[in-house]
Amino acid sequence: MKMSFRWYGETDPVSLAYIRQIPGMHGIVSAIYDVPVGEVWPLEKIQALKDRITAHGLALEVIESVPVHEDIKLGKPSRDALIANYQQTIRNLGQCGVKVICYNFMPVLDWVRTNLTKTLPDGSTTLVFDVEDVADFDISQGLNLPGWDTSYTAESLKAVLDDYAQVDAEKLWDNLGYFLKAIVPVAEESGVAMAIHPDDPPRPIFGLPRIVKDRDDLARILAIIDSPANGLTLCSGSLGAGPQNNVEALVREFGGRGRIHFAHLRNVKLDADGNFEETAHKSDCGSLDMAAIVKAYHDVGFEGYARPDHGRMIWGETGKPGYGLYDRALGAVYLNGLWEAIGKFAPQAR
Ligand code: DNO
Repeated sequence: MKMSFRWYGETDPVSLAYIRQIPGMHGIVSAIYDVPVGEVWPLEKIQALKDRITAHGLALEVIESVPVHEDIKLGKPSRDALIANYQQTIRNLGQCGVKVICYNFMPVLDWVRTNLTKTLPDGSTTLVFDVEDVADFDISQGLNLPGWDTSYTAESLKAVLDDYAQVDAEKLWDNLGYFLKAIVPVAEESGVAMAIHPDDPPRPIFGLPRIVKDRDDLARILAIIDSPANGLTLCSGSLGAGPQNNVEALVREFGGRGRIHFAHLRNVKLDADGNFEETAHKSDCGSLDMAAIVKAYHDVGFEGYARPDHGRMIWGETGKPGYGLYDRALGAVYLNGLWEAIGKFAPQAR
């Protein structure tokens, strides 16, 4: 398991110099943020990002994310040119030594939370999802929930939502299949593994279809092209927010098949109504047994990349919601500690 840390580039308040000081840190997970979605990421920009990171003794082997243009998800005629650009971005990334590309296929919205600063009893703040708040929200009034793409205007949002009225879940599956058939062979040639991120939370939202929610969806995606280059980002917190999902079993099944390339590790506390809050990583802080999940990775011989996913804001830190330094650093050390202990004291499990 190669421990990594997400870094949002030069504007990230967390510095590479600090990330380097976290024990057991292998690399940085990042992206090119100033190229519009759908355009090719130039080789020089990728190389410059890599040089910046390697100068701090860290690797750049995982990209999160190369975003998929909405026209590809919608299956519009413009998709072929956009897919050609995506293929070229894959080639450029492979040429710079990138091994894994994380992406998602969520229509319009990426991850959704309803509050980014809920105060917990210990005084830390965290991200929460409240089912009633979402039900009360009128998406057509604009995107202003946390984590959303605020580049939409009211008009462009209405246009894309109207487009999705014609795209149900099966159509979205067709469009994902079309995309994968075009990009996976290029990823193979480029020495890169694609790793789809599950929907967060793992259910349809605002009437938009979501198709990466559970075990059967993951199996169906992998069956579209049976290649290691068609793989998964297994996000414990996203999938774990679905009561139907047993994250440990998913790791054993898909990790055992060598199809998990990137592990997102975080804990969530769920209630019976679908509400959840993000917690510290440690097993007894949330609903997920993090020790059992890490042990499952160990048992299947996982050699891919992992990152502590979102953290709470602790010790007075402010910054990008979910992506402060302190709680994620604690998470990385805790996860590396579990990994070391499992390897040293339970080798018979392999
Ligand atoms: C949220 C992240 C997601 C993830 C994308 C991957 O914090 O987990 O935004 O990066 O869905 O494409």
